[in-house]
Amino acid sequence: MPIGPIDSSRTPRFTGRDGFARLPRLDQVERADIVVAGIPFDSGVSYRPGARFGPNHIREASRLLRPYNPALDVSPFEISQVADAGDIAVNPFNIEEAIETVQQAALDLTTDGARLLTLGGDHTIALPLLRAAATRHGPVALLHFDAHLDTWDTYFGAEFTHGTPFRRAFEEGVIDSEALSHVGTRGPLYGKRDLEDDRRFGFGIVTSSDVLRQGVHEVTAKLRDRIGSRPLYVSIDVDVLDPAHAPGTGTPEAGGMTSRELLEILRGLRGLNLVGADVVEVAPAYDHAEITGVAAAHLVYDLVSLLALRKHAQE
Ligand SMILES: [Mn+2]
Repeated sequence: MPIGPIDSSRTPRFTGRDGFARLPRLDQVERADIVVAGIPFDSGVSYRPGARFGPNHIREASRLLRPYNPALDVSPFEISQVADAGDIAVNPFNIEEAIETVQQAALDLTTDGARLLTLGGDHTIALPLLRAAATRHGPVALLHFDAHLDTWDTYFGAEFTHGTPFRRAFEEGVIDSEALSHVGTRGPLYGKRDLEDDRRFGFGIVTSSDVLRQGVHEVTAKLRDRIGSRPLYVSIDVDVLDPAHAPGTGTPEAGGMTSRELLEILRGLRGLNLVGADVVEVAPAYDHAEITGVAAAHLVYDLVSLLALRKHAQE
């Protein structure tokens, strides 16, 4: 019988400092099926810093989540043991070392088959998380929600930044070139070359305008076709949402998706072989009224629900 979250009808939701959705800590359970972990790292950002404070901001905003998810008709914490592993302590002054630390921690947290869902942190962390996912499952299909491509080569000569993780992942062969998609892309680029490079790596692009014009259901059906039965990793940069829905982030771009559209696409992934996910780039210093934190908490909740449903279906 899984240990569930703290009962908010007995202990008010605004007391204490708890794990994501008031779930138990990993050291309070025998083993977990789904592990939520924070990565308070933002040394790879190119503009506004502050995503190192993202994990606890998302946890704080997750207090209002309730145990039953009607959109997916599942009580994820009842059918799976979900636990919060706390934060992975990474070196803020050495990006290469931080990447190694994240990769090792991701492997350690998944040795017994647990699925890992991480709270960022900036997007640099997607590279070591994809490396770990590929170690466990082979090269993974990638669904990347982001205003930006994040397939640039270098910034100021630096290879490992929050704008480059997916080019590195392609070069290292940890993602499956047959099944790579960006969703929610928009905003100005450095040049046409950015798109040519990106296409060469195998990415398909669904822009935020495509979501508007084609609608969520058509877009989701196309994404599902591309992914098929492959192991799937979902990486969500919260800046995929319009700044109206997520002001608290480092590189905002106008014209983004609504949180309703994004949640609807995620729910449409039900039944796919989801093996891991991250929600990154939440920078609370630029947030107002917890708008970004609440959006991120709900995204994580639906990802946890998908992981729980997947595990349940396999049993
Ligand atoms: Mn990004």
